[in-house]
This record gives sequence, C-alpha cells and structure tokens, in this order.
Amino acid sequence: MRNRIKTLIIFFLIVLIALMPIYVYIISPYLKSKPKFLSSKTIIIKLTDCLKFSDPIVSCDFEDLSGWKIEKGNVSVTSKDYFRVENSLYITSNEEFIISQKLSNNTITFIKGREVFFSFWFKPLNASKKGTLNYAWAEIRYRIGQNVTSVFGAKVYPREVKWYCAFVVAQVPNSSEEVFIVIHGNSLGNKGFNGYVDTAFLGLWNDLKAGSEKGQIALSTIIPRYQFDWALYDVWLGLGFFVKSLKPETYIIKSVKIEVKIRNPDYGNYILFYKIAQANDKNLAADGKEVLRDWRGLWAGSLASFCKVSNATIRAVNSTSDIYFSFCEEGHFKDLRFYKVNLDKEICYECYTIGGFAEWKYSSEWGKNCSKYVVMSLGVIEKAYISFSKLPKNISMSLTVNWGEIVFHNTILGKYYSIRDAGTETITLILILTS
Ligand SMILES: [Ca+2]
Repeated sequence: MRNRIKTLIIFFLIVLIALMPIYVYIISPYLKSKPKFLSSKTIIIKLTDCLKFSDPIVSCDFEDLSGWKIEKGNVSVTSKDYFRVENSLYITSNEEFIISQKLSNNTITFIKGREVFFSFWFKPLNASKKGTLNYAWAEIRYRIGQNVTSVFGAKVYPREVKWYCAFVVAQVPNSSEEVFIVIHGNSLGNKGFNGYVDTAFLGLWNDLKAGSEKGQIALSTIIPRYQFDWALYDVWLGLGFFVKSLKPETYIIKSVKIEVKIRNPDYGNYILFYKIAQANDKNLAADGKEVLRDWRGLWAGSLASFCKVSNATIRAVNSTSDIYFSFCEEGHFKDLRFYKVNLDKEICYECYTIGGFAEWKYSSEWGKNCSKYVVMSLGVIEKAYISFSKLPKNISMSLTVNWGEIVFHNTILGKYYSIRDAGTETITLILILTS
C-alpha cells in the first residue's frame, strides 16, 4: 500500500514536471510588462496665423545686412565662406561682438505667450582645443515697459574650424512690447571674435516631455512652412524626439518607434515622409547604415529635440557633409552621428498614405559587458509634407520606447549580462490645425 502511494506521488510529480512547458506558456504573457501610456498633449494651431509668421527674420541668410543692427564689432557681408545661400557675415572684433534684430509687430503678436526657438550657424577663423577662441551664443531679448529681459543659450565652444550651431529657447511673455534676436561672439578674456555667421532661424515649437522611473521621453514639433493653394492646405512638419534612460546601469533602450498619422482623414488627404534619422550614445547604425549628410533636414524638428540635452553642440564640416551632434559627458565631448532609418509601414486611407511608422531596434543580446546597450537616442523626421482640403485636421505623433532591464548572471560558466523586457512607454502629441 505504502509503495503504491509512493509510486503514485512519483508518477504525479513526473507528470507535473512534464507539463512544465505548458505552465510556462500560460504564465509567460503575464510576466511581460504591459505597455504604458505615459502622456498626451493636444495643441491647437491656427494655420492663418502661420502665414503671418512666414519669414520672421529679415536677411536670415545674410545676403545683406538689412534688418540687422550692429551693436558691437566690425561686420561685413562676404561671399568667401557661407553655410547656406551665398554670402555670410564676416566679423572681426577686439572685444565681444553683438548684432541684433528687432522683430516686427506682426511676428511679436504671433509669438507672444509661446516658446520660441532661435538659432544661427557660425564658423571661427581659428579655433583652440579647449574652445576658448571665437565662441558664440544666441540670445532672445524682450522688453516689458522699462524692463528688458535677456534669455541666453549655451555658449558654443568650437574645437575645430567648422560650422557650429548656437541656439536658445525662450518663452516670450504675453505682455512683451519689443522682442529682439541677438547674436554674440567672443574669446576668453574678452579678446574678441573672428569668424563667419550665417543662417539665422526663428521657429515656434511645441513639445511634450514625459518621464517615468525608467527614463525621459520627449517629442517636439515645428511647422516651418505652410501654404494654401488651389483649395489645398500644404503643411510641412518637422519632428524631433529624444529618449534617455535615467538609470543607465539598469534600464536600456531596446527599440524606438515613431508614428505620424492624420486622425481624421478625408478622401485625397496624404502625407509624404522625407528623411527619418536617429543618433544614439553608442553610435550604432541600428537600421540602415547610411549616414545622414544633408544638414538641411536638421533645422526643423531635430534642432528642437537637441535642446533637451544639456551641453549639446551641433557641428557640420561644411554645408554638404556629415552632421555631428556632440554633447559633453564627464568633461569630454562625444560625437554622435546621424543614421537614416527606413519607414517600416505606411498607413493608408482610400489608397492614399495618411501616415506611417518607423521602428528600429538596438542591441539587446547577451554580452560579457554592457558596452553595446543604448541608453540615449535622439533624432528627427526631417519633414512630413501633409496635404488636405478641409479643416480642422488632426495629426498625431507618437513615440514609443521599449525598455530593457539589464540582468547580471554569475554562473559556473562565467559572468555575463542579458536583457529582460521592461515594458513599453508611449507619449502622443496631437496637433489640431484650424482656420
Ligand atoms: Ca548665407
């Protein structure tokens, strides 16, 4: 009898163990963390206002000096070197140089109460390794009554004789009576500036930032151009994104997905996607291996996303070569390169493309160390060209991050790391375009 019970128990145990794969199969979906919707923001944009905002800077390409006021320094227009569109400013000064432009009342009405982004490019005549020679920075200055307030961007220290981008983001108060954009340059010890300045840009941007215990996720968008022609609305949209792990020793980025679509399409509406590009802290190509060389794509959404990173520098060898994004980490600069990303799928409505998404993966293989795991990713949809005939039009942009968790294994075979799924997080920015 006792033997029989023993045999029965052993039999049941064998059956239980044999059925193990089935339990694992049933339980495993529950072990995977659920997707989490972090945040969403809806912004209403009046397209008629966008028209008023076209060309807010006079001589933004420095074909001549009209619109600009030289506050300090010797400034002349030259064709010797330029970043975009022939001619740039050539500046020599024995102390800090300052040039400024007062924005028109129309522009001020439009930018009041909003976040404004101002950038320009500069190239030093010579540079020092520490960047203390011929550095430059951007300013947005506004006046309310007798009070003048200046918002300065970070000083950009050139380490090579190349084109660099300096920028500033400021919230312009509703009560502002005058607003100026200002360009500064100098060298350490107030020794002055020698170099070129070109391509000033003023843009309005909208952004959405969200964070969880794993990391920061941000999306930013800018409408650089809009026109109404033949009963059709044409909108150019730039999009920037930024993802950063807050605990890089624990959470890594497994994949990033970006999606843009018209939420209320009508027949004939469509979206055309131009370049999509990503850069990451490990400089991995991820998807396509092609390097983004055309800097023009970076002036819109991406520049906005860069502002999320402290100590960021954007550099171009010349106007048709590679763009680098550098940031200062533990006292030294790290160069990031932009790689193109392929559009994975188009979203269609009545045979027209009304959206699409791109998803790319970073390394999440096991390894002897963590050197291939990506903890920061940023990039851009250079341009999404959207055409439609009826307002309002709702456009949504989503950014989804699949986080991974680093697991350390210490086995008799050796020490190694692997990645466990830590769930996905999504943020969505919705633009409602109205008349
Ligand atoms: Ca120019």
